[in-house]
Amino acid sequence: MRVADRPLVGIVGGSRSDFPVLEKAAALLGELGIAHELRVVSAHRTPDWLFRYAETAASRGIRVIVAGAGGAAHLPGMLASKTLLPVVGVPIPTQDLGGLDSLLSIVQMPRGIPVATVAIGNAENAAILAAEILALGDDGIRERLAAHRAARAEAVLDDESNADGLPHGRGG
Ligand code: RP5
Repeated sequence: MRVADRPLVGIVGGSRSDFPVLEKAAALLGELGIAHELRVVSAHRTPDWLFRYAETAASRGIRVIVAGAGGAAHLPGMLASKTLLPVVGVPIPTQDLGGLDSLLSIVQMPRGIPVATVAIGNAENAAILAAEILALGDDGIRERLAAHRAARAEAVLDDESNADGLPHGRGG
């Protein structure tokens, strides 16, 4: 693998069943041209693998970890406890409690060990937050992020409900 292809963002899920949500983060990072990986790392089923992943991530070139888990969602917090890399938590929606269980498990961290937690199921925002962190030291990523945000604004302004000529800053 070329050094340029080494993943900068490590996306991990507690189970392969989390992948449909986390693949949205992977897709967005791909659009932004940010190298990433997507792996299963279970806090409860493979605690030793979790520790090894956290302990080796920085030396492998990972700069931000995006961690998704559902239910008793200990993966993001435990990763955060074992690395100084920023960890963004994605609460995975659950059948029984709608993901509120995941959200509270991830967001209610003790003082000193933060996990930047996004909304339930909102892996796209986790990807954007990871990209914003990387953009602090990478002008190319910052420009691609700016273009991504501008495209989203254009989509709103181009909506047919805004086609009545009211002034919205685009010469309307
Ligand atoms: C958590 O348990 C995982 O993050 C997943 O969201 C949930 C259920 O896992 P499976 O039983 O589908 O493997 O650890």
